[in-house]
Amino acid sequence: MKSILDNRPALAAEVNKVAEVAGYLWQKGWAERNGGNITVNITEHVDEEIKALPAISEVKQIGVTLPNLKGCYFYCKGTNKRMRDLARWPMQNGSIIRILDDCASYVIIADEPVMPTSELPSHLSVHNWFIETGKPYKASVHTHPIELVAMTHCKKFLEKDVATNLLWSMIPETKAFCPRGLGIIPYTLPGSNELAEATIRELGDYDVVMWEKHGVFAVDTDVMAAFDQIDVLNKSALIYIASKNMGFEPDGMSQEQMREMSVAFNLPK
Ligand code: 2HA
Ligand code: ZN
Repeated sequence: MKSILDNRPALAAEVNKVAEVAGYLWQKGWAERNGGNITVNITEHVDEEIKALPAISEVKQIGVTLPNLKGCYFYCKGTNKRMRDLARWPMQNGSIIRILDDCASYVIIADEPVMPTSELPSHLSVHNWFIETGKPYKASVHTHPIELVAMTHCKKFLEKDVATNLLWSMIPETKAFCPRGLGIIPYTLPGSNELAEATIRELGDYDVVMWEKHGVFAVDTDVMAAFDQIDVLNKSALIYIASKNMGFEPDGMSQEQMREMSVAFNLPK
């Protein structure tokens, strides 16, 4: 079957990264059923021929007006689609959309009329905010990492930066590769505008934010980097749990050792 990815290696590489990450999310048990969402701003890979492609869906309303997204293009996971299917067939379980000139509606342009994720308004609001604030970020990933979500069932880990400091202290890499830590958003209805707004507020200080008792929302320059930030945090949660299972509270690296890391790696916090 013909695909928009044919003879477009840069665009195909971006979509293939989404498929690779979707496979990891499934293998890790973080993506049950249709759990999780991925969107990537692919506008930089769009050529004149793509700009001329006709819509293959009706005009759909986003539900919000996002002035910085005029003429932008996104790869979006499809609503109700499974990550494990997307891993093998990214263009049958996701689609490419074009934001129209009113900045409030979109059309699907390829490959098939797969309706984008139910979380599209929140994902697109975040992408709009990246452009508004000049961030180089292009990808957002929402998933349900088991051990990190489990931690949010304990009140002390919901206090500001308690989970961040604990996770950073489990292994030096976590602070190096998730240097802004884990933001926490108190439980809010999935898909709601409140959740989208709270997410954008927390993304001012963190690249990964936790939606209490639900999952994480991570952003970065590409989908692999966003996945890596979640993965290092969850690795720390696993080390914490392994220590607890061995019957002791882990000591964690000292504050001095973590400060030393920040200086050596030139970290922001
Ligand atoms: O779309 O995980 O929170 C599936 C979800 C929504
Ligand atoms: Zn979810």
